[in-house]
Amino acid sequence: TRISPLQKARYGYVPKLPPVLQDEIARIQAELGQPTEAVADREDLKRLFANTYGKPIATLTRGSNPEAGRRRTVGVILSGGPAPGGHNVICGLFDALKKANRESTLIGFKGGPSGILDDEWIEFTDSLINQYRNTGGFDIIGSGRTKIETPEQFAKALENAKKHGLDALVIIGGDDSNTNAALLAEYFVQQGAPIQVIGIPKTIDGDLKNEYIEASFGFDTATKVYAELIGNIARDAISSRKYWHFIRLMGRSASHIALECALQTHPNVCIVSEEVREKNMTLSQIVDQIVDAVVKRAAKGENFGVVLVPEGLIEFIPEVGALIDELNTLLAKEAEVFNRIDDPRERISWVKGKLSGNNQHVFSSLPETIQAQLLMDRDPHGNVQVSRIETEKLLIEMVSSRLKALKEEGAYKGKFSALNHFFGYEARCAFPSNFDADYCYALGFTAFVLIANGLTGYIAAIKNLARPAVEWKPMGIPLTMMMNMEKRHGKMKPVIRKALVDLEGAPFKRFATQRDAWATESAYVFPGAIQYYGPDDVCNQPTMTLKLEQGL
Ligand code: FBP
Repeated sequence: TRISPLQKARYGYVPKLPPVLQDEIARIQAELGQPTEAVADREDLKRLFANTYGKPIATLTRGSNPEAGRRRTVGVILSGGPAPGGHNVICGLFDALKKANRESTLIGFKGGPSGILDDEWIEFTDSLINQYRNTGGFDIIGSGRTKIETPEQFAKALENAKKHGLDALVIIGGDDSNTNAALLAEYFVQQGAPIQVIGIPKTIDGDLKNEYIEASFGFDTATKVYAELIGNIARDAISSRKYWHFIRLMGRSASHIALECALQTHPNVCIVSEEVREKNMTLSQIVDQIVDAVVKRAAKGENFGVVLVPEGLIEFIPEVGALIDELNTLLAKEAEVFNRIDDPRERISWVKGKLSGNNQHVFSSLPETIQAQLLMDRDPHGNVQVSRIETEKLLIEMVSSRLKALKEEGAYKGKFSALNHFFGYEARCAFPSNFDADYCYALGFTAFVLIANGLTGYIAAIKNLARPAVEWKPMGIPLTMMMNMEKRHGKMKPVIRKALVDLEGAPFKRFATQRDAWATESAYVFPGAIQYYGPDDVCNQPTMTLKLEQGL
């Protein structure tokens, strides 16, 4: 009785697999191409990944793999924020492993990467797996943000992997977790341990993508959920005609989520952080852009609207970005002194005293709440926790005071009543859309086939995602290929390059040609809730981002 009718129905959903994966595992072969190079900083990366740098791309094709049926023990870790479809990755991995050999075992490390360090684990059984097919969430084993970083942690991971006799480890995570996967793969080879490591591209943020990874899983479902909610709010706005809704959307640095939601719903304003950086816009110019829409709509008697704000915006405003950079270095360097100050106001004034010229000026110009939010703990990867900075409130405050001034000048006669929203956690554990259910199952399956072909230091990928699953092509992409060196915690580290919104790409261009009309008209589109059953154009559509990127 604890299971909803939809969950029961979804247990019966059979994810679509690309044709090559439907064959016997022993008949699927990894065809290897030419050696590859990293996107940048090749010499540094060659040195850091002496054993695993530059591997060839692997394409799964029909062939023969005599090693496929060997009995194996594979471990799996869910890492970072949840994304719809994670359970299906595990189901696909489990089904492929058992299909190759019923005696093989899959174990899950609990609570994220810390599970392998603390040796917290479970073994997956058919009955456990069956309870999680096509469901949202990461609760089957839990997730976490621990980073495997110190020599002791690497040694501990190896010790516990050996203890379980692991042949391979699959890490389901975002760019940072897959960077970790690459480092572990290298470490295991270096230590002479034949434990393969395969990554899976997860994150609702959509920023783990490149020429080969067309989309990270979870982005499809999450944007569909947000777009439903935005559509509902837009319809409320146009019905009650009295509120401006400022909606901040999750997505960390990149604006992929905000852009996809804009393409789906046609809000009056959608800020794209990457454009703000490119055009070197100030906070004040962003405010002008919103004010302009408010004033024009007020002139038509439309004192309502919808504004989308990507959660990472604050870091992309060049003047605030420079400030955050200095704060990151300062807080890393002087952590001890800083942490000894308890009073939030004192913290702010201590920081003010330490900042240089313009950064001090920008910091001082922000409201105290935002100042405090900028000083909150960094995550274990050194990132500012942008999802806790209330940029939408900052914008409401600034728009409102600008409008007041315009009113006094007689340049604006409307009413401005604004409400703020943050859509984030609502979507991360939704039932995966058919797309994510299929994609994730295929990714898990692919991961096992890569393992069965003896590969390590790869991320599972599927090509042709905007097309129906019969045209999908499963592959393995060398992790080092996607890496470069970046500053973290004040030090240069190898990391997978984050994909930001490409201002020359088709999704942004489509948006740019339409946004002026959306600003003044009420051209909202109402996507409604995700549909799991019904005609293809209702329940099997990929995101607009994918379709536009692939020219469909
Ligand atoms: P991942 O990169 O781990 O997938 O995180 C996605 C995300 O939802 C971001 O959009 C958001 O900024 C962050 O997680 C929030 O983190 P937390 O769950 O720790 O509050």
